Amino acid sequence: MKRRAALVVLSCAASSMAHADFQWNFPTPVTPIARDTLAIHNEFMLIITALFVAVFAIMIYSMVRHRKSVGHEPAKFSGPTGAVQWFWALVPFAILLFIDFVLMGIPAFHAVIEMEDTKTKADMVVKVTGLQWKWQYEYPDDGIRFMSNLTTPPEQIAGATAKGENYLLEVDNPLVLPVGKKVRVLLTATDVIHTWWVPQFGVKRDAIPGFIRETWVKIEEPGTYRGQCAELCGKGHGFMPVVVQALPEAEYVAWRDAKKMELAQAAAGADRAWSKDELMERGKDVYARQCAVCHQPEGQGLPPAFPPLAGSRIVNGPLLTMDGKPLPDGHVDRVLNGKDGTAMQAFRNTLDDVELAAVITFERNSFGNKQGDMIQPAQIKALREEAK
Ligand code: HEC
Ligand SMILES: [Cu+2]
Repeated sequence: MKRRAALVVLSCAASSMAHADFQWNFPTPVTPIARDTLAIHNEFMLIITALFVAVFAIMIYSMVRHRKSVGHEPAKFSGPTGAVQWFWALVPFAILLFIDFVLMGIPAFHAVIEMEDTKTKADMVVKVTGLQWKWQYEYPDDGIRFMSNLTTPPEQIAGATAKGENYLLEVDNPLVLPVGKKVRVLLTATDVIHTWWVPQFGVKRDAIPGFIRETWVKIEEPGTYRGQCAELCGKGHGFMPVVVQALPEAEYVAWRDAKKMELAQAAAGADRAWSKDELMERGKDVYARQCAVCHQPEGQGLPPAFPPLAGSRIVNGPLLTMDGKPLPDGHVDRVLNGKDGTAMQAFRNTLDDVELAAVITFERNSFGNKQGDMIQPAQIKALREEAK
């Protein structure tokens, strides 16, 4: 019997060693907050273990020592009988008070204050927005804004092919941050509550629609750090990982400048005339990454939650009204502005002009829809500016 138990323990240990280094302990901390919380955890574990051993030792000793079979007679008294008893009641109380307020209280207090101090000496700000089911990252000082979408192939999720190394923990555009800088992270959401969580940062904070909440990170080691949305936020909850890439300062600056350039080029792209083929090709890609989770790859939807776009009255309706405005509740309006109170969010702030024009054109000419028309990025840009 004993032998079998030992075997079970051994084989568990062996198989988990094959898994991750995190199997027995917390992930290696890489920020001050994470280091602090781990240190507190370890300290508390020691204190708790010592208390546990002491209390149980006294209890077991007393039970064995004073057992009836050796003829022990219980004492007969009721109520406090004198100074000695007061002493034995108050001393443990004082010891616990000291442990709670001094040994545990001071480090815990210190850590909480540190966690909440998002502003002192912050070097930069990023804004994180949670939406069903992806993250948007913004660098307000640099005018950078992009979406971060899951890249795990659908075949892996369906179980048709083997799972990759970073299954459901991989994205197209990670949040890129410099090492050694204090980054103030502002959090919000557009639809439901999401939670931005990176275990190695020791940071897990709700992103709530209509509120700005904040936290901070100061990453000490370059590397790629992975986490997940930690709030049950709907059907795609498991499909919105958080991936942060921490780069040394110089590399970060290079990345930032390249990204700015890329976004400027994309904005310039909105001013030229696009061919329908170009829009269709681009739209197919946008659709797969932004819309297919709900409306499904073939546009068939998942009724009743998500309507089909194939044969949809809205998609097959007119593009614009006679005077060039988006038809109320029409295709352009729905994609730009979403529909309040439903999972169909407004895409006007999360997609650029080219992406919007491309995905709308794509939907009108795919899944058996044959409108034959198209909308130019420049038209979207004009509509957007009018609405401002
Ligand atoms: C999170 C899920 C979700 C995502 C992602 C999503 N939609 Fe929707 N969409 C909906 C829902 C739900 C409706 C129905 C809203 C309603 O009740 O009228 C809808 C409606 C629509 C409609 C109107 C269809 C009709 O016949 O009512 C269009 C057009 C549309 N979406 C386009 C898009 C485009 C383009 C994208 C990607 C850029 C997209 N949607 C992404 C959930 C989603
Ligand atoms: Cu979420």
